[in-house]
Amino acid sequence: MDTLRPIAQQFAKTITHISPMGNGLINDTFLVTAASSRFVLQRINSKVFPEPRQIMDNLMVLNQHVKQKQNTAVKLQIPELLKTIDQQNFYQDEFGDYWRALGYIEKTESLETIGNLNQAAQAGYALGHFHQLLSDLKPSLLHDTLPGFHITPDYFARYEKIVAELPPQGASENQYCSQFIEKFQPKVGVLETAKQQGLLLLRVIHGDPKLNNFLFDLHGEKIISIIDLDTVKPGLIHYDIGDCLRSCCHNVVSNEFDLDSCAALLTAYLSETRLFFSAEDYEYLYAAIYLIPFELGLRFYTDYLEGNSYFKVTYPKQNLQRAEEQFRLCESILGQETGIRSLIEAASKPR
Ligand code: GN1
Ligand code: MG
Repeated sequence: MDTLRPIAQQFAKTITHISPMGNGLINDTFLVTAASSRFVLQRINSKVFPEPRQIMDNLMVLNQHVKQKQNTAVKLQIPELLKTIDQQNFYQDEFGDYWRALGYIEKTESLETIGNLNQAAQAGYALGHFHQLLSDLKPSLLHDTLPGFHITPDYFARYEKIVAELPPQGASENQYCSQFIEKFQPKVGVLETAKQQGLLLLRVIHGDPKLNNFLFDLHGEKIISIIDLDTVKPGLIHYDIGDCLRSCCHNVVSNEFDLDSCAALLTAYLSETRLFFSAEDYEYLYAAIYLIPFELGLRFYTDYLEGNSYFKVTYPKQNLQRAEEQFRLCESILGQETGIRSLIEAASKPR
């Protein structure tokens, strides 16, 4: 932690404590206690984000947009970008790494699994509210901080290229993954094709609204904040809906997709977004639900085949295991198509 002190001191003179925070797979995150407050210090992974400065620019645009609405009931706190003592938006260290500081939202906790249906509804409501708050922010005002993010056909093309260069994989877990990918192939373009046909529109998205990016109050009852805003950028809100559902409705023991949490989440989500949702937005909800777990599985599996250079791992086969979990979840979703489609229909009706 000693090497971090001079970096933290760029943002506040007196630092009393620094500790690692969260379990993100990309950036390095620390909680810093300074003389008068606590803040979050992050090193942005510049192997992943090609232009780290754009992340800070986007966060400023987002904060400004939400601030303007403060009178009209904003129900989510958005972390604020803190300046360095020299009034800069970030600090670049001697290795060229980018560091930024964010306000820490006190008296909150993040959850790794959903404990009850109210928590699922809270996640849906919070994501819907976030999309509603940003529905009048022009996507073109934001940089694309991570080109290619959530473009499933591009991940697929990369996977095929890697596989063509590798010797055939023998292990059975690999076979399960490669066979699942092959079977799924006809569906990889479902959202991108709808986007190209103008059926789904580019909007401002979060990019990574998985369960642990929502901060609940300490009773686990109400969501106070949405964090991890590095991938806020133009995209399809369907990527977000799929990502939120895959993380909230995933039974991590059985890898089954839980229909009750999905119904609670979607109903609450649509209570916030109904006003701007189009017929096509409804139509592609089921595709979003099966595509995003597949895509994440494909990303984990490709990274495993490439030597784990993107997602952090603590053991060599971790990304393979993560991939298999996502594919099994996707399988469970595909097996429950009728049930999911009927709950989408029920959730679509105004109450
Ligand atoms: C990465 O670092 P973290 O955990 O916030 C990834 C997401 C994945 C997630 C899976 C920029 O997010 O897309 O869903 O891991 N973020 C990026 O845990 O690739
Ligand atoms: Mg993230």
